[in-house]
Amino acid sequence: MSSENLISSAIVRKFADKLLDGLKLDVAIVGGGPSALVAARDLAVKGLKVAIFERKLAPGGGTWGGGMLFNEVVVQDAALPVLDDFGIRHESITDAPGYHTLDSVEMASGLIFGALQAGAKIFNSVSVEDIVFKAGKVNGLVINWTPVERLGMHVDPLTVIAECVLDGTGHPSEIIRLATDKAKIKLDTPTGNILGEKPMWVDNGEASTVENTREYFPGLFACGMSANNVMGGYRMGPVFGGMLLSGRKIAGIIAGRCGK
Ligand code: 48F
Repeated sequence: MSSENLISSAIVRKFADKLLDGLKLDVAIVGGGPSALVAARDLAVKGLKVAIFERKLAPGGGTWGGGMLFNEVVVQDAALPVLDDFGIRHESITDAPGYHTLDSVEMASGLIFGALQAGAKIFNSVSVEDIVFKAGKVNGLVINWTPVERLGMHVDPLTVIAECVLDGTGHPSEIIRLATDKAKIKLDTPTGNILGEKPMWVDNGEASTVENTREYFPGLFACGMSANNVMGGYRMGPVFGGMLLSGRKIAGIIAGRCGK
């Protein structure tokens, strides 16, 4: 076989194995932002079969750009154990006790690396366009290549079956929105619907992100800004402690559900 054939067939075979293995999961996570990456790592560490489906070529969500493209972010004391588990470095801010800065590129790449090394799979450039909804429960995802979605090509998708589906899609809560719009489900919120994100209030938003991280319908969970949008929490900008702690919290809830 020529080198050209060897290289191409190795990639196709290896990817086919990975995708086949990813078609039936304990936990299917939509979106590869910071909260989802922490959840993926923690779930994989607990022995669950977990994969992230991320629309963009590069996972990491809103981490890379820091604040207004100044590539530094801030976390609070409470989130340091999460960063330490990933080996991501941080520096305390001398005139702001309790706060720490870190390089946003190190944070994004460190979270991605940590999730993969723990055993989570990441399928990038894959968009989730629908859910599988059977017998009153969310049972999985409907996926397609992002270029197919972007070009509006009329190409049928594939499906992923999962015990639990985690919406980590950030501000728009895309998967929970799909579930309310198409499956007409009533969420576990005061109105049964998405309440919608409120404007900036850092301390309140950080606390509510973690508080709002939970199951909203049988088999359907939310973390990070998605959870905050569902429950009408405030936004908080480039402080990321709440995102990291949200990922850790939802991993504990889902693992408990799966008996781990
Ligand atoms: O928004 P995002 O970074 O998720 P997060 O964990 O973190 C929020 C913060 O980055 C920031 C903030 C904190 O201070 O306010 O915004 O809540 O990442 C969400 C990811 O989901 C992907 C999207 O490309 C992004 O990388 N995504 C969204 N919808 C889909 C999706 C979809 N339908 N299919 C696949 N990926």
